[in-house]
Amino acid sequence: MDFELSDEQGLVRETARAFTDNEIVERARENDRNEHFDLELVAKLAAQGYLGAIVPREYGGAGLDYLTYGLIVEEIGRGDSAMRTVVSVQTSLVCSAILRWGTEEQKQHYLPKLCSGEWLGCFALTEPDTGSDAANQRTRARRGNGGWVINGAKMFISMGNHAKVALVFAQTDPELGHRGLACFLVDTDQPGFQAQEIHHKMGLRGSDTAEISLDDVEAPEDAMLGEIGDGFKVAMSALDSGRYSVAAGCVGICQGCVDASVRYSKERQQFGRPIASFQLVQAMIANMVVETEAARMLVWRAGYLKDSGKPNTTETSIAKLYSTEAAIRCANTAIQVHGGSGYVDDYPVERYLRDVRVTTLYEGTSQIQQLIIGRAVTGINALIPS
Ligand code: COS
Repeated sequence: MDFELSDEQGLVRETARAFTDNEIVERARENDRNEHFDLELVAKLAAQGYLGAIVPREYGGAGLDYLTYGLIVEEIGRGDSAMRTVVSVQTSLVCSAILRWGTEEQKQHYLPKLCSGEWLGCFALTEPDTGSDAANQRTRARRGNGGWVINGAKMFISMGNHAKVALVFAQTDPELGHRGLACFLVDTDQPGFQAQEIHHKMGLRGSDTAEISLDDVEAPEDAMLGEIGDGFKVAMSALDSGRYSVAAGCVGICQGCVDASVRYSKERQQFGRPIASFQLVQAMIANMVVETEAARMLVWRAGYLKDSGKPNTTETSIAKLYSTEAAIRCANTAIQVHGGSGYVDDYPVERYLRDVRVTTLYEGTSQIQQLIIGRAVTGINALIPS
């Protein structure tokens, strides 16, 4: 076993760390306060090569391995989960799906524009009535106009208001269940595609979230990703990458909580001493450190498996489940270390808590991860009560 990062990985991490500190951290609070989706910062992320980092160079990506991608995502997640969401959605949900399932023409058409940030993409799986039961899509695709016509509604779609291309999952034949699903690369610049901003979120306020309606939206024959019936597998394989990215971002939140708490506890004086000198404060910090390190190791293992081409769905669920729950605990504890100061946004910790809360919900709830893990180790499917 080798826990050492390569020189290149170390360099990429240092660069991402500096970029986060110099560009992201200082804007995070204002963007959160103003519910501002910072497209200027998105362009900077793209210029750094952080959109589509795992995409091979021939398609405009940085050609990095998953472990290195995870290091970047961790740093950005430490700075601002709203920007981390941009990286995760664009890279893991959209680019990785096109890379894995796309034809050569589709890859050449979409990937360079997505990696350069010229286009944003979104992943339209969730619907008003379809969350955990992802196979049960109400959105319908029927043949027409020499291609497909799509009708339905999507909910809580990150970047849905700004995406040029949407991966839309739709049912082609309800009789077939998940084997009737298809995924379409939908051009959002058409009249039937309507996106509306969702406001008043608990966190991720600097992130763009949409509800989408699809009213006779057209997708030509060559807009299908994979074949008819591959839609569910496209979604699940993209989520294998997306859950990894969420987990890595949560390691960043854990680390941010440790950094902020160490800094604050050494400055803050009570009873004539820095509060860092009190054992109960050190206990809180030590617990955060242990959770951060454990989460990071689980993410690195999932990344290693992905880079080795080995099955990793269960290990990715383990990393996602642990990292997201650990990040909630760390953010909560970090506020405790900060006392009243942690309750206002002079410090990042209250935003960490608000931002991290969604991570045990999206890309599969903690309960879905537990059921995936439970099924893998017992061989018994407890997902659907019989
Ligand atoms: N990669 C590729 N294919 C996969 C896969 C993966 N990671 N996981 C499952 N599949 C395939 C299976 O091989 C199976 O294929 P066949 O039809 O050829 O047999 C098919 O998909 C169905 O798989 P499975 O039986 O595991 O599906 P279930 O219906 O039992 O479970 C869960 C599906 C609940 C795990 C799934 O619906 C899920 O993850 N739900 C949460 C959805 C989610 O994360 N939503 C968030 C939206 S994005 S913010």
